[in-house]
Amino acid sequence: MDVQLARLEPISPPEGESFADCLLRGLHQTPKQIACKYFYDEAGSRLFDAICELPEYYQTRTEVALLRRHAGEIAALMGRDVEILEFGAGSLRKVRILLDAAQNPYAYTPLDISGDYLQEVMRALAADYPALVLRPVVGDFTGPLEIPDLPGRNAKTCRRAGFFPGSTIGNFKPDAAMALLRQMRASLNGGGLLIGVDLVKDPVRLHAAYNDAAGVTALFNKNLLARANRELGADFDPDAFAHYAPYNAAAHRIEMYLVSLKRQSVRLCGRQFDFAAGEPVHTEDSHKYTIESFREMACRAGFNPRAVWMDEDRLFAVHWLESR
Ligand code: AVJ
Repeated sequence: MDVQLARLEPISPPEGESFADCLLRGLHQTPKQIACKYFYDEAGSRLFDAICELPEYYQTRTEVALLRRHAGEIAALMGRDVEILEFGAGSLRKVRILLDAAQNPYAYTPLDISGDYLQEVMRALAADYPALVLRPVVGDFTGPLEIPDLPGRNAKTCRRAGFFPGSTIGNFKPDAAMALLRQMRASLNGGGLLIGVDLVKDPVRLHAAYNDAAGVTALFNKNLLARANRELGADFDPDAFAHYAPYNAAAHRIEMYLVSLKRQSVRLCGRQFDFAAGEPVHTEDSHKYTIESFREMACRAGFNPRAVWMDEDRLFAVHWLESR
């Protein structure tokens, strides 16, 4: 079998701040906060997979259905011999839909901060796509990142297409999201970007998606505390915090918090942190866009919005943006 499996390329070093740094900094701030990227340790990633299966969480199944339904059209827009660059190697399930539809795809370049995760991804893909060049890149795609052309290839012979599914863009505040799009565009060598974006909709529906009846999202949120206990020997009592996830309609975003249910103190890395009764810790924003508001942001980031697909219920959108 002629598998071309590139070595892991530490093109940009995994970024500086550790989970401990983030907690020590964020729990000293007012209001307290923890960055949402720390949800995804092994337990958290498993909880997120469970969220994606929830009846209330329409996003994943809607996006997958859109990718399946329009795979042919997407493949045509990406063109022949494409190199697919995925930002955050989250869901192999999604990129497989693209690879299966693409016309003679040349390479798959997943970018992720976890080298272990990338190894796993590569092993799983190599057997099924023997002709595909696999180029895992360990790095933080939220920072500037230059990805060299593949050996013997250039922007003409091997067009790039970015892939950023899952509405992860929603975790960034609009200014940061715009900057991130700009940065992605810079790494695409003139190629386009396929990006999944959750749509503004009925607040009741949005609220339900982040407040599921089975309580999985609450466990996912509280996993930040459980993780601090596991990894850093903190003594959080996750049951002494409430999962609170309101929809801020004026800002078009779900906001997630862990709210202290009583006055309490927690020890972490040799320090004591005090929580007042009712005090929130901000853990995530999930911004929602209309087709128009997202396209406008994409334009400001230097893209030309070229195609958009959404489901009949207008729950979720997949945009194809071309570099300008
Ligand atoms: C992975 C960021 C898209 O915002 O919907 C799911 C994460 N948080 N439930 C989202 C999440 C709570 C998710 N993203």
